[in-house]
Amino acid sequence: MNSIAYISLGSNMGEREAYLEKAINILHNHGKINVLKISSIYETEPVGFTEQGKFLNMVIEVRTDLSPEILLQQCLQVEIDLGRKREFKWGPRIIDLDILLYDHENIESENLLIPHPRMQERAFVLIPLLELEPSLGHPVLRTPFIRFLDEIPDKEGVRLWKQINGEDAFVHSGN
Ligand code: PH2
Ligand code: MG
Ligand code: MG
Repeated sequence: MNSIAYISLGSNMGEREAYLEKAINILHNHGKINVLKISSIYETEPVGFTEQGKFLNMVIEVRTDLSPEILLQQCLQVEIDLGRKREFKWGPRIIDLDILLYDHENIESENLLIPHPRMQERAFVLIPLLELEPSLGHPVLRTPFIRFLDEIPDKEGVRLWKQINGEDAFVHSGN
């Protein structure tokens, strides 16, 4: 279990918190993924396509043996297992899992961009991410994420919805 990845989770349809919780449990039950840390849950105004319901967003830190490509496949499989239907890009979804960071890697393949290309513009990503690891920096732009967050004007669209203290709020430790 040698790589560390950060994954952002979002849901704005149905039982939003239950979808987040189920997604984390499915990932953690994978033999090669350990969920190490879980952020608080934030309720956030939709970014991009704004005519949709509010999101619950959070970020988790995982330790894994899986390559970035296989980790992505696992994330997409969780979305499928939970019943996600892809209607249109940026539209409402029961669950969305995006890999933000994988070690300090910079990956630009056809179906995978790491670091996530828009993460530094999104308060709904940066606020939970920095809760887990306040000193994290962007591995390619070589700038602390806190500096990006400082520059985002509309952080008020992100409100603490459920505080989670420390580690393993949903999952059981050990694997
Ligand atoms: N995800 C999007 C587009 N817009 N807005 C919020 N608040 N939260 C999201 O997770 C989100 C979004 C595309 O994945
Ligand atoms: Mg997304
Ligand atoms: Mg996605």
